[in-house]
Amino acid sequence: MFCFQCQEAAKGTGCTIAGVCGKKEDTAGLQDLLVYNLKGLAVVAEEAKSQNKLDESIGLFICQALFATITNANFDNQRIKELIKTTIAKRDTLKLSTGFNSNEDVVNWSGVESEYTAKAAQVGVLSQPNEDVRSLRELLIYGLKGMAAYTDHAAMLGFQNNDIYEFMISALAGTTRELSVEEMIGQVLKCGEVAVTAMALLDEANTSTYGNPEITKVNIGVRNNPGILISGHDLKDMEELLKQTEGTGVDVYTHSEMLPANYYPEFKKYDHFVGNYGNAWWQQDKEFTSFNGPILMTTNCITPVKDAYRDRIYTTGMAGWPGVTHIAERPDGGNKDFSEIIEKAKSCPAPVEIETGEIVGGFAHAQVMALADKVVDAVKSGAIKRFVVMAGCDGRHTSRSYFTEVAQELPQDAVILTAGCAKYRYNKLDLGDIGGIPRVLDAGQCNDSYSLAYIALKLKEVFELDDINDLPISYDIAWYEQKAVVVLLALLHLGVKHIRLGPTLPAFLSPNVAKVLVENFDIKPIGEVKTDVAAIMAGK
Ligand code: SF4
Ligand code: SF3
Repeated sequence: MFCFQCQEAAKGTGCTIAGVCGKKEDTAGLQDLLVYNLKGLAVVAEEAKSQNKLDESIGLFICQALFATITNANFDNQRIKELIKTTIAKRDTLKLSTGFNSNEDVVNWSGVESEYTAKAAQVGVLSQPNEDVRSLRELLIYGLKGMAAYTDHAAMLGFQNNDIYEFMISALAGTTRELSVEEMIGQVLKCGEVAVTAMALLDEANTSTYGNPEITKVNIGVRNNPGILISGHDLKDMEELLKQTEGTGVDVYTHSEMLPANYYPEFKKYDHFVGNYGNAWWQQDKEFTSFNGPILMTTNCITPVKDAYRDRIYTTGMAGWPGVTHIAERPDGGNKDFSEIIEKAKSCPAPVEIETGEIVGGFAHAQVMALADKVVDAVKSGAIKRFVVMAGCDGRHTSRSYFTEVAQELPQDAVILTAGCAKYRYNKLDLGDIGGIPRVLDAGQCNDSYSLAYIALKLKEVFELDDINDLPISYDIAWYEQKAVVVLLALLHLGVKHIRLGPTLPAFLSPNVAKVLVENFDIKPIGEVKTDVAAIMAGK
């Protein structure tokens, strides 16, 4: 196997024996084969589009299948095999309806299950010998994977945009062709542009369905009732779980990236929605054990399932773990059925309290704009000298303590803007406030980085600046998986420069591709805490 799509790629170059994430060689091969076949489906879908024979279902299917290959989303070989078969079937149906004909293997391969392993070995990342082509193609594919996840969440709430699907199809199809370096870089940057559209669509889906996030104190302690812990990013699952648990005597808690559900008015009205339990994804083995009750994983990040909670963890949507009960898709016009999880919860003891107190969040764009006058005054008076965007992902590496230390080291007149599970490195520190504005403003999930971009663009308007980089905002981004990749591409599209990225630069950037990013965008790796903080405060 060879996989280097996430920040924890072994030795900073790639996982070759087994994934640091727990992905085994066979699963890695199946995911490579799935991506290969999705490229073939995309090539035929492009033809269908040119003949006006393409409907949205193909775009959504491609999103969901790509989503299944995101780091820590789906480790279930059987599900990946089914996705491969469906991809080939959909491709062949489109070939028939369009009369598409080509000798290329990527649009013709129709192996049976017993041939999957051998084929996977031929089509993986390293099958492209040129390291710069490989780097640019994979950078694009990882951006598409992140976009796919956000687009799927929006679709679950009934929000779809054909332009996003069409870009994804043409970009994926493009990875099968010999494009020039300039064309490939163009596709990567276009991915950032479409990512802004995808995140805006998801923002619209979330806020028009559940209201605008508002300043909220989230309880991090527990009550005495049995509970269900819900993790991941899918708010539709959150809604249905809250509705189905109402009046059952079972409480609901969020974990990791589901924390921001606590900020939405539509969810706050449920008395049995208690708060958040635990931290970022990588501590789940301990936290799921002490939680005692069932856990519902709606998306990434799943870590290898431990015996202590194997019989009470469930997956849904594109998430999967072999042997773990998977809650089926909702039927058309209907809801998912979480009754099995609720029954399980009733037989479980209440969670063990692991901490007490509250954390404050809910600073998505509408809430920040409601405070705009206060924020602008604080900037004008010099009470706020700098905003530091520290959004992104958390991860296991001890080097990520850098982000905690930066939060502590930043002077009292700096405000941290955050989104994503990166926040767990500093959201429980007492960093105080500036005239009532907390020094850590949490916009929400990683996709709510859109809010941070929106806020930056609004401030640019208010301060009548021509260049987003003239704002008193610095970027110190933590990344782990492919959603952070697409968020990064979105920031580049918006013209943001001088981004610090850590804890390490992506293994999939070849030296030449890294050079392009450095020369054009001044992207840099994080350095030493004190030096970085001094540079950040100096606007460098
Ligand atoms: Fe390794 Fe990350 Fe790939 Fe998992 S997703 S196999 S940790 S590079
Ligand atoms: Fe975290 Fe997995 Fe990326 Fe949505 S839950 S940010 S790592």
